[in-house]
Amino acid sequence: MIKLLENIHNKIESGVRISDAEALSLFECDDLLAIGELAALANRRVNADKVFFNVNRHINYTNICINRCTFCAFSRENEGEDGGYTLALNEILSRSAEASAAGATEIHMVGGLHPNLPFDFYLEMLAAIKADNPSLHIKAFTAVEIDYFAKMTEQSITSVIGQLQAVGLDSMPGGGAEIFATEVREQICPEKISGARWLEVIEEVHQCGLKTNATMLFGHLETLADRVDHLSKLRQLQDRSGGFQAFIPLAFQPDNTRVPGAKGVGGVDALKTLAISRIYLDNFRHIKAYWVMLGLKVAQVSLAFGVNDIDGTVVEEQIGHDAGADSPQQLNKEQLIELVRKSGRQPVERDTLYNELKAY
Ligand code: V47
Ligand code: SF4
Repeated sequence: MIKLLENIHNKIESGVRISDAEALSLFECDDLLAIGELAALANRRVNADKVFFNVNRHINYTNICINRCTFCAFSRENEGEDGGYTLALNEILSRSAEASAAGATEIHMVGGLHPNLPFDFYLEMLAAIKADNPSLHIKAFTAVEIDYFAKMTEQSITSVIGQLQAVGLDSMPGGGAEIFATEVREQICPEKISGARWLEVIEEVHQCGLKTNATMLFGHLETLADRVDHLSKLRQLQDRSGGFQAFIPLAFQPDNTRVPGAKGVGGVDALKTLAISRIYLDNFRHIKAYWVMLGLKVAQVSLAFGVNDIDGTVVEEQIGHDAGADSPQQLNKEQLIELVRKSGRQPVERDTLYNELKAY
């Protein structure tokens, strides 16, 4: 094991990427602190002491979804079901205006695959938000939704993206990737597009000039080899497109879900997964700890495990909280700054495209 860690240390120092077999050995290694040190070294080489955060607001316009993934406690079959909803345009606009007034630079919008909302609903939504808040960056839709719009309108991904960009889409978040392994997907999201299709859609999105993030849902039925396979496919796509900004491992929240035998993710697994992501994904500049799913304490400690981004203020989060996340609904800017400062690192407010707005 010492030899493995030494070899990886040398690779990081000389800018050589680690292999899939080495990543798997790291997942199987119990020396959490040694893995954390390696990840911190890899991170320091590109990001020095800086930890980014942004001021943002999440808006989930609908939880009605035809997919009904078994890990998802957020979705409902229709508006008549308890908790089912679709936000009216004026509600979406008032939340966007509130976000702007509170100093947000980004709104993050994703939702379920609604069986009846036409593509025009989404075009009008973006156009209206942009008209009211021209400087607000709209980061919206997962690859799963983009594929759905393309099928619904019988258009190509490029054409759908072109129309969304024309009315204000600025970038895309990284959701819907889950875990690429087919056998696991069959159990946790049988109706969702395949992992291969997710990668294909995102590659086209990158070719249209839009940046996206990438996620991995972990801690459910996947094996450690499935995690390495997921990271490997992302690293290969990033080599081709260069369109990913941040990688975000999402810790599975089990409450109210239908994944058999599902348990929550422990702190050791969460920290190890973030650290190995940093070491393996040498072509991703940013590794994000999404505090909503990790909890504030693990997210803060993760800053010593290769993480350089702590996400944002969020304001209102449903996907993780419906599944039992016990983190707060929102953090203000001062709380984010304090959380980073107390870890001995330098808090930097960024915009969605990682332009530095202010260092604290
Ligand atoms: O795609 C659903 C996940 C994702 C659960 O790109 C769950 O900046 C844990 O992608 N337990 C949506 N996760 C959230 C997301 C995201 C969040 C923050 C930042 C960014 C970004 C992206 O949430 C879904 C799915 O993978 N999810 N249910 C659950 N029970
Ligand atoms: Fe629908 Fe997304 Fe929930 Fe799956 S994770 S059921 S696609 S909202």
